[in-house]
Amino acid sequence: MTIDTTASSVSGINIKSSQNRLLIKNGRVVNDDGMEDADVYIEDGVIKQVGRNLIIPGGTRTIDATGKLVMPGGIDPHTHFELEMMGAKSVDDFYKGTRAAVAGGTTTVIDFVLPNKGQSLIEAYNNWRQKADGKVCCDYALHVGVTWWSPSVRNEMEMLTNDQYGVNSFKMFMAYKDAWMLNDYELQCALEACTELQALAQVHAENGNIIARNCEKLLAAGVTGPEGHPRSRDEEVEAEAVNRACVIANQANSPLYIVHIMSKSAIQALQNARTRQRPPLYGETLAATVGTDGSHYRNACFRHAAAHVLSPPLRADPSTPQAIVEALADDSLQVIGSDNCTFHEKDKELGKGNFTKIPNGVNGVEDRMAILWQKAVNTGVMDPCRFVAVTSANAAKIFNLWPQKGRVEAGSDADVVVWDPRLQRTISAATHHQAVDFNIFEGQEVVGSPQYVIVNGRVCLDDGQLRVAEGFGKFLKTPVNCPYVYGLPEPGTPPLDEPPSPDVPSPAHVSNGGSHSPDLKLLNKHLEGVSVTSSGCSTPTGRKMREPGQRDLQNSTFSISKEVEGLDTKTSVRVRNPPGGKSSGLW
Ligand code: URQ
Ligand code: ZN
Ligand code: ZN
Repeated sequence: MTIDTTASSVSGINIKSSQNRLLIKNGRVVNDDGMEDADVYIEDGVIKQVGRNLIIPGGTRTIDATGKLVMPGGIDPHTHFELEMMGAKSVDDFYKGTRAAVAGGTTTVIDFVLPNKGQSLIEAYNNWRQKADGKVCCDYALHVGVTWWSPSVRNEMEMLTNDQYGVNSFKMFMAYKDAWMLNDYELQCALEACTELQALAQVHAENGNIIARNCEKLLAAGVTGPEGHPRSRDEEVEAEAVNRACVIANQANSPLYIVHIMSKSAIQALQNARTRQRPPLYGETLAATVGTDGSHYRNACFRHAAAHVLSPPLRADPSTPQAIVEALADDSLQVIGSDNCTFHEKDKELGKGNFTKIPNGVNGVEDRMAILWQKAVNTGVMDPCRFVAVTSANAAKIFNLWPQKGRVEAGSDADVVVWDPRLQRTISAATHHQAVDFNIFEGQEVVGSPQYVIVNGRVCLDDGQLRVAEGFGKFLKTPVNCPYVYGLPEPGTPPLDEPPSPDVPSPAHVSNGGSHSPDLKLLNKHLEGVSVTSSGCSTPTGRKMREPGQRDLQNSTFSISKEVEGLDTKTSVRVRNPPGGKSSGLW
C-alpha cells in the first residue's frame, strides 16, 4: 500500500493506528429512513455506536460536525476504470478513479468486468481483480458483462456467483452491435440464467440494430461530427429497448436493473412495464443527465462536443434534467451512478471525421454527489433522506451490500461522509482529482460538498485535504439471492421458474406515484444548521431508527413537519420495502 504523498507523509501503518478510533460529534445523522442528531463512534473500521452522551475511550480523535450532515459514504454502482473500448483505454484507473470518488464523498464503487466476445468471463474477471486490487483507495465490487452467449458462458456465470468470486450481477448490452450486443434470444437466455442463479440482470437498453442503420445513413449523408451521435439514437431508440428488455425479463421471470436511463421516454417505458409485470424493475440514471444536457453536441468545438459523447446520449429536450431529478425523488428511478468512463482529448479524436468512432464515456465519479445535491436537495425536490437512498442505500440493498454499506448504524462499515451543506465550490477540470482533462460540469457552482470522508474508519478527506491510500480498499463479495431483490420465500411459494400470471400484479413493482414532499421550511432549517432538535425524517423520539427497509419508498407520504410532530404512524410497521417497492418473493 502506498500513501498519497501529495497530502501526507506518514506511513500507512501509522495512519491506521492513529485513526482507529474516531468520534464524529454534534452532527445530524442522515439515513434513508430518518435523520437524528447523534454522535458517531468508530473503532477499527466499524461504526460502534450512534447516539448521544457516548462513553468514549481517551485519546480518540474528535471531528466536530456541528451544522453538518453525517451520511453513509456514497456508492457509485457504475464505473469503468481502465476500460479498453473503441481503440482507447479510459484514463481514470483504479487509483485515480477511486481517489476522485473519495474526494467527492463516494466510498464504494462497483466496476464492470467486460469480456471481449469469445473471452472467458473468469479470465476477464481475474484481469479486473489484478488491475484493481492493489490500486483501489476505497472498497469495490464487480459486475460482469455477458457480451456473448454459449453454454460455457452460462457455466462461468454460475462459477462467478460462487463465494470464490463473489459476483451477483451481470450486464447485458442491447447496443454496441458487433461488439458486446446480444440478440433477443441470447438476452433471454442470459436473463433466465440470472433467474436460475438468483443473480441480478442489468441491461444497457438501446436498440443496437436501429443505431447501426442510422449511423450508416447519417455518415452517407455527410453527418460526421459529434452531433451525429445523438441523432443516431434518439429517445425512442432507448424507450423501445427499455420496453423490450422488460418484456424479455418478464418472460424469463427475472428481476431487472436498467442502467443509465437517460430520457423521459425511457422512464415512461419503465413505469408502464412496472404496472404490468411482477419481478422487480429498477432504474438507474447518471449524474451526467442530471447535471448537463444534449445542447453540447451542437458546440462547434470538436473537443467540447466529443467530450459529452456517451451512450445513451444526453438529451436535447431541456426539461430532461429536471424530469430525471423528479423521477429519482418519486422512486420512478432508484439509483444514481456516474458511468464514469473517461477519455482524453487525444482518444476522443479517434472519432474526428466519423462520430461512430468517438470512444463513449464521460466523468462523474467525483461530482455525482455534489451535482445531485445541488440540483435536487438545494432546489427542494428531494430531502436528505432520499438523497442518501439514491446515492448509497438503494444500491447497497439492490446489490446485497446492505447494511454493511449504505447506512450509518452500529455494526456497519465506517464509510461516512461529513457533508457541509454550505460549502461552495466551482467544478473544474483544473481542480478535480480525476485523470481526465475535461469535466462535463465545468464552471458549475455547487453548494454542498464533503468536508470529511471516512473510508473504513480512515479519514481520507480531512477537512478538505485528500489523504487517500493506494490499495487501502478491498474487494467486496456480493452474494446472490439478495433479499431486497428476490424477497424471502414464504411457505407455499411457487418455484421461480413458474411463469408469472400477467393479471396478478405484485406489490414488488406497483407503480408508485409516491411523493417525497419535504416541508421546505423545515428542510431549510436542517440546512441552516442542526436547529431542529427532533429527527427530521422518521425518528421523532429516541435514537433507534427503523429496521433497514422499513421506510416505504414507494408509497411514502413523507413530510418533515409531520414526523417532527410525532405524527408518523409508520414506525411500528415492519415490512420489507426494498428500493422500487416491496418484494415478497411471490412473483
Ligand atoms: O455503455 C457503457 O456503459 C460504457 C461501456 C460506455 N460508456 C457510455 O457511453 N455509457
Ligand atoms: Zn452501458
Ligand atoms: Zn457504463
